[in-house]
Amino acid sequence: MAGTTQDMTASSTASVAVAPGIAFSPADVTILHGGTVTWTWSGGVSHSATSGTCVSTTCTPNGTFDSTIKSSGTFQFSFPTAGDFPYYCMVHGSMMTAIVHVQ
Ligand SMILES: [Cu+2]
Repeated sequence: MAGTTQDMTASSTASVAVAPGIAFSPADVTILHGGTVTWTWSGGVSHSATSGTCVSTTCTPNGTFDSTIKSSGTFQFSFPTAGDFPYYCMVHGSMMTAIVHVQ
């Protein structure tokens, strides 16, 4: 997009830790379109990475991606188009939100 500052640090992959704690870390990642984000669960606590947004304490999935609720393992999703993709945890709702920026 003309006039948009490009983040030259963006790459085609990003990794997000799901837990420890009630958090995605980092909560804000940037990748290039066509790239893949890998979420990795640790700590044995149940969480999900579910695309959608939270308004106050009500979160609504938008169907783009959903890891389902799990306590270990990984989930990968590839983002073919640019945009901002907010997501949240179905267990912890608005307490646990994050975003993927796709350039
Ligand atoms: Cu959670």
